[in-house]
Amino acid sequence: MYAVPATRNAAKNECEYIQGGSLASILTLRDRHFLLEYWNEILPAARTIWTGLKRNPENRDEFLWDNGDGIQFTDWITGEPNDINEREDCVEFIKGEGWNDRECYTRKYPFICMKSRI
Ligand SMILES: [Ca+2]
Repeated sequence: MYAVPATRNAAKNECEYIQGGSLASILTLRDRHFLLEYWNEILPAARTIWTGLKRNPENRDEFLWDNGDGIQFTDWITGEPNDINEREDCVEFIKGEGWNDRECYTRKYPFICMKSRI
């Protein structure tokens, strides 16, 4: 987990080029539980992190995980994703609430990288 907040792009690059992994994907309730446990242990003060989920530029109704994982589970906050001004291409995870689509460049959050599943 990276405690230093970064834009979504910088976070993605850090995970992919430096760690050889990707921003964390959350495919099941179990993944969500595991990630939250880790989050609470390592950086309990952080309220929001970036996820590896991003809007498909070719179909704004669809989201894709950076590492190519399929969508098996979602945890959207009620009313999300709302794609304000059609600019909310990235997805943040707010602890205790869930996922929200958010502009990629205006916020900096901590983030969690993961290695590819074997
Ligand atoms: Ca939103």
